[in-house]
Amino acid sequence: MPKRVIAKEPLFNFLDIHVSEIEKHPSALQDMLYNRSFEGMIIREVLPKNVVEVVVSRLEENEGGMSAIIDSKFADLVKGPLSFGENIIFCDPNLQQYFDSATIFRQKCRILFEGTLDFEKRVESVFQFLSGVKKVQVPTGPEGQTYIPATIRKLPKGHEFTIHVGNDFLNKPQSDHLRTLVDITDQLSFFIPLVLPEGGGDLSIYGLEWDGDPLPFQDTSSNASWTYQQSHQLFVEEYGSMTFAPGLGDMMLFDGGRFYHCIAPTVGDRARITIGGFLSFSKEHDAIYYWS
Ligand SMILES: O=C(O)CCC(=O)C(=O)O
Ligand SMILES: [Fe+2]
Repeated sequence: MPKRVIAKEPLFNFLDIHVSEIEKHPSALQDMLYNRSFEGMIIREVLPKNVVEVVVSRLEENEGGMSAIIDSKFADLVKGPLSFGENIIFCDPNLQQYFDSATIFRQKCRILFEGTLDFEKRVESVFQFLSGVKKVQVPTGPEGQTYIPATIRKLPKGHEFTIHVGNDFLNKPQSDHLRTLVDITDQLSFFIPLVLPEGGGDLSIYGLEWDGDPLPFQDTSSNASWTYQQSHQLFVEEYGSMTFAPGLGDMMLFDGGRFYHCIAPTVGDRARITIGGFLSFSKEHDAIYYWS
């Protein structure tokens, strides 16, 4: 096990603010990504409760028309997430299918939120306030295709996100094109809970940073990773951890690029559902890109 313990108390600095206070933090994204003055924030009510209710009732009815683009390659195998919209990390490196599903997702997502708010505009405005950067956008592919702004992730009973780290994505062939656009120093993770399970489903972030090498518990050929059961206690003892449980509609925004993290297995019959993605600055720092 690598010895990269961050010996500070508390382990991380996190802000907990209401969305109405975001203008008080005009360089939060730069501070998390580059100045490293804090590691993350919970922004309350980025999606108001009534919006979450409408979206969830549509998802319950017919999965918001999203079932056509469900991506569950690994869900049963590793008890991982089922996602609506293809996540770039697990897609074919030529991105053909990824771009196709991204186009459909954007249409369906607009319908899912219809009459409430525009999801893309909402997150773009949050990232604008938190950086002072006006241009916040979903990347465009080499032939004008669209990346996916976010994916909707569903964790049925007993499913989890095994321990992982965001920046190792930048070593994968799937990121060949994105690497030409973004500052690869770091990416942030963001997600918003739409449905919370009866138990479990919390985010744990460990005091261990990715150093460019795969860790022994990550089998890159099979994408298998240690389960929560196998890794959590060990990582808590070795590196320390902080655990977060954002509420419905709250945005969790954190340095998942650098720090290993996981989502604990869900307990009870209600599946956990979140919507989220990643963000980085453009190479010139004149724009922000977000994708999933
Ligand atoms: O709960 C989620 O949607 C994903 C959590 C995560 O691993 C991330 O945001 O990077
Ligand atoms: Fe993550």
